[in-house]
Amino acid sequence: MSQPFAKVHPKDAKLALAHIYVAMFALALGGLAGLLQTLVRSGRLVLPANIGYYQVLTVHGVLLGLVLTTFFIYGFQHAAVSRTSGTYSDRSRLLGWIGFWVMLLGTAMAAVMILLNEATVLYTFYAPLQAHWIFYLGLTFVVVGSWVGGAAMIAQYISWRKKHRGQPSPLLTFMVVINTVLWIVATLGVAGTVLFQLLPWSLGLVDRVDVLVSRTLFWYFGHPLVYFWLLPAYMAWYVIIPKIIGGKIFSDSLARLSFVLFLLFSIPVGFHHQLVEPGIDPFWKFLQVVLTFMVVIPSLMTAFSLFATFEMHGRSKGARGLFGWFKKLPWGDARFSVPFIGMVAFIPAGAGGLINASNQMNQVVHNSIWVTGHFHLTLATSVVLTFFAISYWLVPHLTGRVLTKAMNKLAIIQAIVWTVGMAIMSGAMHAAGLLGAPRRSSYSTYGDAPQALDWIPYQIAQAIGGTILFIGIILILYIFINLAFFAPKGEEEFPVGEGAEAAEKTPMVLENWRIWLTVLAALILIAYTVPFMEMLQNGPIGSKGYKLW
Ligand code: HAS
Repeated sequence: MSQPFAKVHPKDAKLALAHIYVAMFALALGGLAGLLQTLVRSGRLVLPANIGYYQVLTVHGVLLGLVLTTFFIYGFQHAAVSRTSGTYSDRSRLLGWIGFWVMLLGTAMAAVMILLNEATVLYTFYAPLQAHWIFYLGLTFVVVGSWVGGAAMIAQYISWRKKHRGQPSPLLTFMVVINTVLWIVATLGVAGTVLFQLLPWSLGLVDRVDVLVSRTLFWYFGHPLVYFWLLPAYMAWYVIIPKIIGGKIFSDSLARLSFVLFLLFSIPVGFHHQLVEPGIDPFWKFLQVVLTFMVVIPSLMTAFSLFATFEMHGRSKGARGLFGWFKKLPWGDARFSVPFIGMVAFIPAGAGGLINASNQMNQVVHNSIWVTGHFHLTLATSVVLTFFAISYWLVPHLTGRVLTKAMNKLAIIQAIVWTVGMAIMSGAMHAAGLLGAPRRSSYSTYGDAPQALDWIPYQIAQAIGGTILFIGIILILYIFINLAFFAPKGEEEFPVGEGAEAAEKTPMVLENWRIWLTVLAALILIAYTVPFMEMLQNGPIGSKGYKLW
């Protein structure tokens, strides 16, 4: 794999950094809201000025689940494309900036409405919860802005391919393009429900919405959303980590194939979030459960590939036996050890996902706080720890500074604090969920239930874990501010791994978009057309004067 562009151009660095600053601001506010809501939930705190549990929960979910992730991912992806496919053209950079400002405007509109308690609708904003129309318009801006920013990355990829006909594109750029296409196709669903249902409804133009249709459109988007979060972490695991440990990427082709499989199978699976909902024929739920198990395969391929990379590297350093490679890894380097913790966490996290997806077991865990535990392990541990680790080299690379030994040490301490806090909090959530504790309910709403007494120790554990996590947030913000503004000037590497010499040549079919986009469209049509038509025919749309189209 050729690496002609060792450094991100300062103008592209500015674009990437702008996104990362917003992400870190969201982390600070969203983290504080997280601490508050876990204390309120456990009955330990009553907030002043009538600020309610659901309002802080909305702030927490929207800022961390939607704003932190989207802005961080876009910042990382812009930098990754510029680093591996070359400095942005003026047109691409302009698109990147337009996308950024439109997303920021939309975020500000949504945030103001949430803070005014006019959009206390949680991060999933399901009907029949209704928000102010400015909130929905803000969300539309975020989505449209992300399409414009995504167009910048795709334009760079197209231009690279035109200049290098017949060659596979740089792996990192290819991965970014897959994730961006995944995002664009997925957000069509959320744009559909917001523009055609929620916005007209909040403006009073129609007096009702079909809740099942809106939830279906949301989950058409919602599941690929989780892979949109995961894939940048996988980019780091596949491409960055091998370079940091001094090894090679096990197989460029396998990495590309797993990303193609994510694109194909992450979208037609939204029904696995709706398994207990009426109005969807069990056959279609079953079909999407099968497709959900298909999307597990690229994660298993990733696990295989990572073990192979570690083992190859270990053996090249003289390691022997089944686990000899373990000792050869650079444990003192936060750029490696922090995401490694994320990988280890992803083993139980993924197992929890398989439980959720298993039709019958879903009946036990659905709408219990187990699900909250699941996404605090997947998103808030595996993915977020990897994002933190990316920022340890990316931020100084972009600001022209270096990760000092002291900050490296603090980064490892941060990861330990995070792991302890999350193990306590997420572990307690999983356990309480199995005892039937509901998600999204505060102590004041279920405190009188006879079972609530059984949940109390777990609620306290969650509050303890949440408090430790808040210390973790203070630490990461301290490190970030240091790396952005105060660390010594210098050159920090943007590490990009190379393929192993013995690996097969990458087949060009993996970049044949005509094939993959056709298969993707076919899978979506197969999984959704009939059940969606049934919803439209059997649901309330069309009655009472409300027309969707
Ligand atoms: Fe999930 C609900 C199924 C992965 C996030 N999920 C959620 C929600 C969120 C979320 C936010 O089927 C809640 C939504 C809401 O608000 O209602 N999830 C799955 C499945 C997977 C999965 C099958 N989820 C994720 C990821 C997320 C995420 C990733 C965020 C980033 N999830 C569900 C289902 C529900 C659900 C149902 C609905 C539940 C309900 O009823 O509401 C799979 O993709 C997981 C596959 C993962 C693996 C693990 C591979 C391991 C690797 C690590 C290798 C480690 C190494 C280090 C090499 C098979 C790659 C080893 C070193 C050593 C020393 C050991």
